Amino acid sequence: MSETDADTLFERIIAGEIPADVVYQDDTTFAFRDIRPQARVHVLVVPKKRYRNVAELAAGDPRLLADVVATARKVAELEGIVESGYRVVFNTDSDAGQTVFHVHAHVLGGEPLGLFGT
Ligand code: D5M
Repeated sequence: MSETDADTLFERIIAGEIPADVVYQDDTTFAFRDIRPQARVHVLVVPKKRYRNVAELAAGDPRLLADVVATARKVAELEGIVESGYRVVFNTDSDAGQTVFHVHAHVLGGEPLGLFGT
């Protein structure tokens, strides 16, 4: 998948052109299950407007970043994992393994999560 294809993938999911298991959406954000889940609960939260990564989103529209974080919390509520806890991850560029350059928060939980970073 080229970076251009990856750029458009989530926009096509938001538009309903590519099927996805949608968990939640509102005016500014969209949440759907990751196709390659890394935990029992693994949902991606994206702003409907595309920014390349979380740093560009923070600089360009901090209110929209707050919306993404609020939707991550909403997803945790809907999935019943607020009490047990969950992780919110923004992979940012190559060493972090970012493959889709439409900023997305991974919401992970539903089971004990291991340490990470290696
Ligand atoms: O995360 C990109 C994530 O996007 C990765 O965990 C797989 C997921 N992915 C890729 N294609 C799809 C579709 N079609 N539906 C749902 N999820 C998908 P990154 O942080 O960029 O590595």
